[in-house]
Amino acid sequence: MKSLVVVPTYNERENLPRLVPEILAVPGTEVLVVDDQSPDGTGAIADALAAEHPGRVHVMHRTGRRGLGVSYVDGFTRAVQTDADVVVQMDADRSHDPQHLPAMIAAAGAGADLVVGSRYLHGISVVNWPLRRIVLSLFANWYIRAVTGLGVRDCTAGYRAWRRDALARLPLDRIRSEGYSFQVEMTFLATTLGFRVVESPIIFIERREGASKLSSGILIESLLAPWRLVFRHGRQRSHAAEVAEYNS
Ligand SMILES: Nc1nc2c(ncn2[C@@H]2O[C@H](COP(=O)(O)OP(=O)(O)O)[C@@H](O)[C@H]2O)c(=O)[nH]1
Ligand SMILES: [Mg+2]
Repeated sequence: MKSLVVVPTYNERENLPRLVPEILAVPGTEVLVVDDQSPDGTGAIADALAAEHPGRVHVMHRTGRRGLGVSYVDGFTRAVQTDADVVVQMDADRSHDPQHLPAMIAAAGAGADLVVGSRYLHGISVVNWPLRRIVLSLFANWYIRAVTGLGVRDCTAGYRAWRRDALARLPLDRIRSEGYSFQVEMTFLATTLGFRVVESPIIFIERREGASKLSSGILIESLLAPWRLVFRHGRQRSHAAEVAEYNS
């Protein structure tokens, strides 16, 4: 099994050099860093990591409009052209622990099209978030499920594993949403295509270094995006199994 881990970066100079070796410690992994010309020099750090780990670390230096959604679209467009079996998406800020990778990759290998690394499968597994951020995230997920009918408990999760063949079937060039809505739109499109979506429990750890790029514009977009999806594709009636339940 080969996995390509796509890591979007914007000002992650403290985090990336720590994260990459932890990912590479998982057998069969390669990393694709998608950097948006970070002013703090993350792009050059990524190039140094690529030189240190030839063939296992790749770097895309984006130009043009900056954003998490467009970075994932570019990274995935390249990822689906590789021979990786599984494409993983992971934040660079060390919120997403690579120790969860083997279970997520195994679930994709066992036939799930999309494996969502879920914070809300067994209670709330989030470390170092203030109460207001937990409440906001839980409300957002309740709202998205209510509007769209999706059964995934963590629709906004950014830690995911895709079977490459499945990811290649998504209309990546037509996705316009950013931030959390990008994750919601991808989950929604996967469901409309009848993909097998499962959730695998993770423990999310808030970043210690660097700053979050979460903005109020992105939050407002996330309130409208579910309606846009429902108007275009209709409400879904989906259920996402937990990995353990699905494997048994
Ligand atoms: N390429 C790229 N990466 C971004 C951008 N904005 C955020 N990221 C990365 O996306 C991941 C999640 O961003 P973060 O700010 O931690 O969002 P939060 O976890 O929702 O607070 C991190 O790896 C960021 O470096 C962007 O505009 N372009
Ligand atoms: Mg973060």
